[in-house]
Amino acid sequence: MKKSIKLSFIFITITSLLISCSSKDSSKTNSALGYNSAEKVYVPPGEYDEFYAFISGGFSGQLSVYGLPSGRLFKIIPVFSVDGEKGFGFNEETKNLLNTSFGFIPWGDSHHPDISQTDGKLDGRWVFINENNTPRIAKVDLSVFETTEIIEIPNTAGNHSSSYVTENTEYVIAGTRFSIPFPQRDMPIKDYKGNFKGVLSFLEVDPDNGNMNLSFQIMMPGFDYDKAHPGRGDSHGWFFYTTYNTEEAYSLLEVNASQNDKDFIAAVNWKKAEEYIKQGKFKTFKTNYAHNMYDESTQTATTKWIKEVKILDPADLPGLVYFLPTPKSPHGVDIDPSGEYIVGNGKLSADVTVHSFSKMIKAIEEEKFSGETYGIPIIDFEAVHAGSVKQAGLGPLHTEFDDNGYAYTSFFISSELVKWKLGTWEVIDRKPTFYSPGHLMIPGGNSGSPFGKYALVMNKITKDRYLPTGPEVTQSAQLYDITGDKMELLLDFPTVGEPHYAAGIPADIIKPQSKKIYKLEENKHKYATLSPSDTKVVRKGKEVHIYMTTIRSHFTPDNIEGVRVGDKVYFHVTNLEQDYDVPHGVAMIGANTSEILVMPGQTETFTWEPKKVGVWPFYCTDFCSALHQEMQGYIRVSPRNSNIKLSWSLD
Ligand code: RUQ
Ligand code: CUA
Repeated sequence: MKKSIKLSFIFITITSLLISCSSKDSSKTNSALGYNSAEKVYVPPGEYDEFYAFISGGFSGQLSVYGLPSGRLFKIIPVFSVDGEKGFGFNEETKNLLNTSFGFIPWGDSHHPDISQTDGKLDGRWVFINENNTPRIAKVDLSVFETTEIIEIPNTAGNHSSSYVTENTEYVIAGTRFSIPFPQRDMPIKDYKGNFKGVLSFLEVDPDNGNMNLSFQIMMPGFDYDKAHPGRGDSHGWFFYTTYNTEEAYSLLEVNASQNDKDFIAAVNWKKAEEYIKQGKFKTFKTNYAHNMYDESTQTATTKWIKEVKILDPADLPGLVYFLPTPKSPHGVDIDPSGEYIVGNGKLSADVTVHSFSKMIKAIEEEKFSGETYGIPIIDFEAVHAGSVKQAGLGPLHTEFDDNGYAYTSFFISSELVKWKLGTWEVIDRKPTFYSPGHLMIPGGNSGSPFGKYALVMNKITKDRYLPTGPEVTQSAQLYDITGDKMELLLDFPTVGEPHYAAGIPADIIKPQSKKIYKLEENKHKYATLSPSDTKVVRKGKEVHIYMTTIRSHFTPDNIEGVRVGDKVYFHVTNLEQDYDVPHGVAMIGANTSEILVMPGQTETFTWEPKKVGVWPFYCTDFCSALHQEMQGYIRVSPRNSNIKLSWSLD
């Protein structure tokens, strides 16, 4: 009785908040947004969400983990940008992950997370995500929710048509948004046509550990390759890419790349590509790119430099690539769960164009081509077109699918989510979004078995939706119930950075495999110290290495003397705890790196360069016990020329 009174109080509060926010503009939220919606997203304290949502951070470079339906934020996983909270990219163990052929790059633009699959179903082992700016693909291990691999993509600029996986995670793919000179060189921009190329990359994934390896690239004409999706079912073995700027314009693209009535969806037969590779029909090109791998046993990332890449040229290799004409500057290309429909979302079109995979195969057999470009056949539009969703809205961007034969498309210009039926192409329902949606996500969306239930729409613009925070306001995600004929807006929550795609998965697939601690006996870190009695301080020239342990609630050693101005001090900290959720952190006055947060059983290295003579404190940054405030120590820093011997105290 008591409980239900409390609950209804919460519902009334939430409801009245929603009503009062929307009262200025009644079109903002429908009045049905009441008890019912609040109940549908309410996860009582202590209970779990049904789904995980991995939402890309866009220009934050990170990946955030939310629960659905509650919209609660659980973790921000640092991927392409350094992160002060976790020491990611600052500490010795993780900084190699951010190496590239352009040097150490502390920032990235993350777009499209995609979860690994087995037999066309999400298996929840890894999330792959692309970096658009300095082209890279990362792997996040979902047993620890940490980035464990980042591979640079050569011959690419604007790694946007990435990072989707095939139905058995045979490959994760990457594609270039901007075409660039191939090979890259100093040349006049006006000679773009024919000299600039767009490269599509296929990275094979090791089924045991998820490790990536760039198997081959396909050298395509100098268009912009915007988005991609894998075939599935019968179309497994194919990958589809949208292109725009088939005009090959190099200035004022806003106008010059919108001339052609139709651009293309490129259909790439990657099984054919594998055959050509086996037959040796590739050319090997010199390159130099970074492959950064985090080793869980040494808990340290290392960089390998790769010097060669295999390239296939579709002009010489029949059957490898076909172009499917698609109106008008298509952005998203999405494949329905059966693998039959290839949905092209023309940004400048009011219709959604759908091609048929079986018609495509027939057209290829019957050679129904309307021409060719750069040696690649263009399939006749009518021969491949399955149908169009007419006047569905303005500015279609992305489409996802449920498990009942419906598709859902986001419309950027008209700010709508539109539900339509596969096969009949009729619009079933439309709901406003607030405002200007980019991607949407249905859990399991990029797989043969979507889970349905919710659509999460990610909006680029929020204007008056939240309390103002100065000129910069948040982007948002909106959750729709899609179980009925009519969709229902349930929840609206701010996101970290600008979300592009997201990937959702039932929590039950991931939860059981989530690690609680790192086992001390498996810790092979070069500087691991497995007992307080093994701690020590060692000088190597100007380097001072502190082999340190933490356990509630003290550092060993805690007081260190004999450090000099101009030294570089390495705190190699092993957290001896073997209990779930007991990290310790270390921070040192004047440190110009980040503090580090060390998980139970883990060793991490924090560096500090003392600049001033004196006695300087360090302390634990994570409130680990009632005596956390006592978890502290000092370092005595003497002048450069002093000859005070290194000494330290063990408790
Ligand atoms: S994009 S908002 Cu970077 Cu996937 Cu379409
Ligand atoms: Cu250890 Cu606070």
